[in-house]
Formats: sequence, C-alpha cells, structure tokens
Amino acid sequence: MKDRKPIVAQSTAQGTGAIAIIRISGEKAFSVFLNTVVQKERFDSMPPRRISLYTLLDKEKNQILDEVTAIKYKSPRSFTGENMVEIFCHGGTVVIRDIIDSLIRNGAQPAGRGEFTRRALENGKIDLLKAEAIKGIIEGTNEPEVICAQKMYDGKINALIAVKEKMLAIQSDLEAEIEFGEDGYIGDRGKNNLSSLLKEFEKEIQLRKNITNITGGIRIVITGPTNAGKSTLFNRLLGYNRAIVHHDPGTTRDTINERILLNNYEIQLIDSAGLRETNQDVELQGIALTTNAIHAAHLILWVTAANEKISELEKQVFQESIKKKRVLGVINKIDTENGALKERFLSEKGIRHCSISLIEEKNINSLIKMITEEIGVIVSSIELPNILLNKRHEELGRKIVLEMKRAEQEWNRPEIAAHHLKKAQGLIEEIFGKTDNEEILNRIFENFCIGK
Ligand SMILES: Nc1nc2c(ncn2[C@@H]2O[C@H](COP(=O)(O)OP(=O)(O)OP(=O)(O)O)[C@@H](O)[C@H]2O)c(=O)[nH]1
Ligand SMILES: [Mg+2]
Repeated sequence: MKDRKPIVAQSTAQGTGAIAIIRISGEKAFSVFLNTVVQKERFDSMPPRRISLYTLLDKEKNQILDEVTAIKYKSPRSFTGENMVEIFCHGGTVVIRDIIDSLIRNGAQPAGRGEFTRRALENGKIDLLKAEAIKGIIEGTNEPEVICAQKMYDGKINALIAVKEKMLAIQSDLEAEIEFGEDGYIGDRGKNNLSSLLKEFEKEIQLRKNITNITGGIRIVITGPTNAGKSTLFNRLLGYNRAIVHHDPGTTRDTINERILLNNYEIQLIDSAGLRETNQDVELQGIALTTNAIHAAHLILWVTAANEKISELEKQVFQESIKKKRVLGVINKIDTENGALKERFLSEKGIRHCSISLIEEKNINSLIKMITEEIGVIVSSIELPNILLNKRHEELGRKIVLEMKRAEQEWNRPEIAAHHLKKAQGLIEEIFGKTDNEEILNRIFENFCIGK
C-alpha cells in the first residue's frame, strides 16, 4: 500500500442539506482529524467503526467550526484500504467549506475526481468493474443504467465470463487449424462459433442503444390542439412559469425543453406548438418542430380541451403521426364542461386518459400518478444488455466487433485471423479492467465526481 498524502472531500452532494459527509483518507488521516478536533483523547481511544460526538475547532481563529459526529476506519478495513475518517457535519455550504479548509490547513489535500475509489482499486479493495459499478450506481439517471451497474457491483457477470471463454475456445480451434491443417478435424466449428459470438456482441450494442436512448431523460412531449392548456400543464409540471400562457390560440411557436424529476425519474419535458390548420409561416415551422418532437418522444401527453369540439385535425393525428406512440390523453378545462365527448373519443381510440382542470387544480395528482405509471412501463420494457454494462464497455464492444469481423473475413488466412482474434481477446480483457495502463485508468476516473 502506497504511503500517500491524506485526501479530503465532501462525499455527499453539493448544496445545502440537513447533514453532509466529509471523508479523509490516507495513512495520516487520523492526525489530520486530531489537529482539528477538541476531544483528542476521545478520538484516540475510540475503537474503529464506532460513532462519537466531537467539536471541530478552527485553531487560527480559535472559533468553533461545528459540532459533528465522526467514525474512524483503520487500514486496511476501510473503503479505500487506508486509514479513513468520516465526518457527519451540518449540511450548510459555509460550514462544509470551513471544515474542509481547516482539514487542508492541517495536512490534507483536496481529493481529485474519483480519488477515493481509485485508491480503493490500487489498494486491492475493489476491481475496476466494481469501481465502475459504484460510479454507475451513483450517477445512473435511469433504472436500466443502475440495474446494469448493480449487476457489476454484485459480480453478476457470468455472461462476460462466458464470452471470454468462448473467445479462448475459438482461438484454440484456430490454432489447431494452423498446426494440423486439414487433419485437425475441426471443420467449421471455430468459424461458426466466431460468427455466433459476433452476433452476440452486435445484439449487445443494439441493446445499449435502448439505454442511450433514455440517457438524458425520458422524453415526454406535450402536444394537442391549440389553446388546450399545454403550456399551462408544462409550467405546472415544471413548478414555475417557463412557457407563455395566453388565451390566443397559437401562442407557443418553438418547442421548449426542460429537465424535471418526476418521482425520481429524469424527464425531458417538451412543450410544443399547438396543432391546427394555419398558413402562418412561423406557426407552420413550429408545427413541424412538434411533429419531430412527437417522432422522438417516449410518451405523448395529448392535451385537449373539454369545451372544444374534436377537430378534423385531431382525428387525423390519431390515424397518422401518433398512432404507434405511447399516448396518455389529458382532457383539460373540466371546470367549463365535463368532457364526456372527449372521453368517448379517446376511449374509442383505446387511449388511457385523465380529466383535469389546471385552473382549478382538479385531478392533477391523478394525472401525475398516471404519467409515473406510464414511465414505469416504458422503463421496465427495456431489454437490458448482459455483457456491455456501461458506455466504456460499449466502446470496447464496438472495437471487438471490428476485430472479430476482420478475423471472420480472414479465416482462410489463419495467421492473420489469429492476430485479430488476439486483439479482440485483449479488448475483452480490457472490459474486465485488467489494465495497469495509467492513461486508461485516468480516462475512467476523470469522469468520476469529486468525493467518490
Ligand atoms: N377554464 C380553463 N382555462 C384554462 C385551463 N388551463 C388553461 N387554461 C387557459 O387556456 C388558455 C390557453 O392556455 P395555454 O396553456 O396557453 O394553452 P396552449 O395549449 O399552450 O396553447 P397554444 O400554445 O396556443 O397551443 C389560457 O388562457 C389559460 O389560462 C383550465 O383548466 N380551465
Ligand atoms: Mg402553448
């Protein structure tokens, strides 16, 4: 284990909270903490992994920094494998900054991105897959990403292990062919196995697309006839007035895109120009943008007013552009009329719907519940990859496919095919993180957050 300068960082998210956690790691972590704490003997005599109350002091100003609880972890029984202290302080930004500054004055240095996890890796506490898994669990913005990360965390990588073995078997078949030629009785076995492994990787890359497609949020497009209350709904879901609301139809022209969290689902919520017959150029451009947004949507909120007739355009849209999409009907303005006509219309089309009044705040929670259920269905219907469990694996997967394709093309020139298979095998090893390559490790860890 290397003897390195202790590092310090806030491990909880930036911003204000009831409590924040600050971590110190390194052989001298305890002395850094002791330099800041009033109850030195208490900390010294406290067994590892036992929490206790301490006062932190800014010695220069002779001023109390905070009343905290803290735990010490003795090397090697800690996350990083080094001596560690975890401080639970009040979660105010000034308090956190002052404590960290004081710990730095007392011998710690600010941690780099992912430096705690990197130290854990270098001290043999975790392997690279587990380090990536931690990052995935923390940073994953959707269920499929987190499920993939969790698989790695739990070591459920049988499919990846199997791939490695299949590749070795193909290589040994090819080597036998090189050595024994026609007498080897291997026939097409190696080549057939190669082509099925290639298909397996191609399918995985395809499955990765399902995840990339929702990275950045599930796209929910609010669309429907003009003046139905789309922008009002957009603002209501957002929690503030972002889009202009007006009684003139044709108010919204551009698509407006905002990120929101709905029951902890990351959503890209998109307001759009209302659909109607028009010959106004700007409005037509807006409607074209709406059509594109509909095309890329995971879910459509079809907002229609209870007190408006069902237009020809509205009927037509259900036969054309949104027919194959997942749609939730929103009958708004039930404060004006009961919306029975629209309910019948949407029921006939087989579309789940909810009748609301945005002005009178009627049934808004039922609508949010229905939207959440729809998102749940969208997310759970995504088929997940088994081998390429994150973006880095996917990039390696693409290179593996290229090498395997070359090997396949060169199968009749076994030495060349063997060369490509060897490269593919090296890339598979790279997925496992069998690398001491500083550059690769730097690239992986530079994407981590500080404090992880
Ligand atoms: N009575 C009633 N009026 C509403 C309700 N929700 C919105 N409105 C009003 O309907 C008008 C149109 O609202 P918007 O949110 O701008 O409608 P929109 O669908 O975005 O309209 P365009 O952008 O023109 O397509 C505004 O005057 C709103 O105040 C509601 O629940 N009841
Ligand atoms: Mg609008």
